[in-house]
Amino acid sequence: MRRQSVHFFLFGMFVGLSLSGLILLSYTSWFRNQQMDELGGTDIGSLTPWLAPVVWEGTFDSIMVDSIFKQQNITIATTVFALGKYTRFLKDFLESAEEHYFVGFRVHYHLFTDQPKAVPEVKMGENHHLTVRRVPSLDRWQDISMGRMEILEKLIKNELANEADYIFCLDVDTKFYGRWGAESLGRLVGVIHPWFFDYPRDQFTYERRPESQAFIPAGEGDYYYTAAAFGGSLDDVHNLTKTCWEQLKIDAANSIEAIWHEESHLNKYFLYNKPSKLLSPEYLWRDIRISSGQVKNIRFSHVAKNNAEVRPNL
Ligand code: UD2
Repeated sequence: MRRQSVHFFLFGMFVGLSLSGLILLSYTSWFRNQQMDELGGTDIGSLTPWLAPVVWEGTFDSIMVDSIFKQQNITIATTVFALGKYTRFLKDFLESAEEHYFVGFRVHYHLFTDQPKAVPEVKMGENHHLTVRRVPSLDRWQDISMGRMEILEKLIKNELANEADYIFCLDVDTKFYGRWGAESLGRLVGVIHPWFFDYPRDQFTYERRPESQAFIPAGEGDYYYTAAAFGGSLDDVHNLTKTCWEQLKIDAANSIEAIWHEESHLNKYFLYNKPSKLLSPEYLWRDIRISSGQVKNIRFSHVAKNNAEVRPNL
């Protein structure tokens, strides 16, 4: 009799625990779906496994964030390159930036071009300034894209130390559609690539040849980051650009070019130097599938372009 009641008690416990487990599981999954809904319907979430925030609409209070950074009286250096036919993207880039990018903060754009005369007149907002810097033309678009790492490394080391606190490095074939503000600031900031945010890791287009300095072995990697936008404190971005440029030079000496050029090296860098903040694909979407509905609040987007027509080579 006594034994029977013990069995009965244990059975009761088992049913009770299973039921609470089930309730907890369905609550967690409901909560996750709810969160995914609020965060634009993707499953990246709002925190990395190393506890860095992933910035989405709904994860921050813009008024509070602005007031915190305003007290620090900061300047944000912003670099953009427009060589050859890419000067055609400058008008939209600059005009839309002046509408949405760090409005109310001190911004200094450093625009690198081989044709200063082709830079359009765009009225700068209060405390926003633009400096045009001439660079030599190059015959290969890949060299223009990769060469940015060398120019950025020198710019930060030689000129920015006393004039800026943060830096963002942006592609020019882009346009702003919504607020990009102080919520994006951090020590080292990476942006999740809009084509791969919902892909499994084994489909990321990391460099897979061990001969390249950008090599990432199968089974490793956290996210696939874009090179169209990255930033952070001057020291951190200096280290990033310096490292990527050194790795690019070693590859060149070994006659190998990583699959996605400096973007492959940037992904390698972020694997071993984890960004302290990630920006969701809201901070770099793609005009080409702008209305796919996957990301609701598009702030900055890669414009559609005819590569064969705008690039100096194929
Ligand atoms: C991807 C990356 C880009 C870079 C490139 C390397 C995205 C959205 N962008 O873009 O950051 O890593 O792959 O393969 O993932 N440029 C000129 N003149 C030229 C060619 C390039 O000024 O003739 C500059 C310009 O600032 C441009 C940038 O280099 O935004 C990158 O070139 P791209 O936009 O043609 O590269 P893309 O679209 O393949």
